[in-house]
Amino acid sequence: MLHGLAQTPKRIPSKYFYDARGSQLFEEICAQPEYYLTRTELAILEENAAAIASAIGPRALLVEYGSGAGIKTRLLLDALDQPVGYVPVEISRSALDASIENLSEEFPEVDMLPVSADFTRPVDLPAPDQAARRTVVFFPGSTLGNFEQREAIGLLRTMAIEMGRQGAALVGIDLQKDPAILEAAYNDAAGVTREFTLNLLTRINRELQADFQLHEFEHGARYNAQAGRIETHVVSRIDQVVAIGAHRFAFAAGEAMLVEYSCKYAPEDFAAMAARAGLRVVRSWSDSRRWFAVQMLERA
Ligand code: AVI
Repeated sequence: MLHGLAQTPKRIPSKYFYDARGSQLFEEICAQPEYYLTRTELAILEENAAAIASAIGPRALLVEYGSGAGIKTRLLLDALDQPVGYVPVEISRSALDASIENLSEEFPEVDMLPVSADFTRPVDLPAPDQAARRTVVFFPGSTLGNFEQREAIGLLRTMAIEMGRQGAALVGIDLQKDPAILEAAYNDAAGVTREFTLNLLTRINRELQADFQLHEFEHGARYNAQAGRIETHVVSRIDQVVAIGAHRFAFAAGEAMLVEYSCKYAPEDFAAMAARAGLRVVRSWSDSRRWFAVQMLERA
């Protein structure tokens, strides 16, 4: 955090959004009328569940990056032909436990093998009781878009290693579209995204003994068409100095601190990125408006 705040312009990695309150606010964002991503991806998965399951084939080991307590994981496990195991990879122990609690009741025949780890680094995957025919990495939600291109390619490479020669990955990506639609999704009328962004400051105040005055900062999310991403900033309303422990950081009026990228892809750019990670797009499922896509990747 100190390193990011010492940079010009200041920046904080978006992964710090997700304390308990941040995770709760993110769930609320997903239900906002402007935030089409979750609904659209879910509809794609629902509509194409049988096709996805048949492309994956029987006896898969499903590995999910991030905790998947949700409906998307259920949908996939339900559609798959005799999945042998489910491995959520997630840093937060509590989120991990919550994610498999209900699933183990619903899918008693699927080995639940939670791994508490940072999915951006390679992890040793646990072996299910029954041998898997292939490993499938599931990375929904366009979370890949929260990484810068270089990191995203690194993450795709990690996936390629983890899934092995016969494996596959299912990656949800948000597609480029009218900037007005994109900007509305990150500036919802109810102000939930604003609260989500500013909760980062509350978290820093609490965990790092800082004194951000929340009313002196604003949320700002704009689409950078050239870079193809929503850039979210915390903007200082006034000239001010913020203390974090023994450190002091000056903010000028109007100064914007970068807190998140949400990349929006053109399908061909995503395919080129995957290729740089040694992967190729073998199938792609989208909605009728072409707003979101679920891409299936295999080793090139
Ligand atoms: C988790 N991630 C894909 C979300 C996104 O759309 O970039 C996080 C988010 N930030 C603001 N709204 C939602």
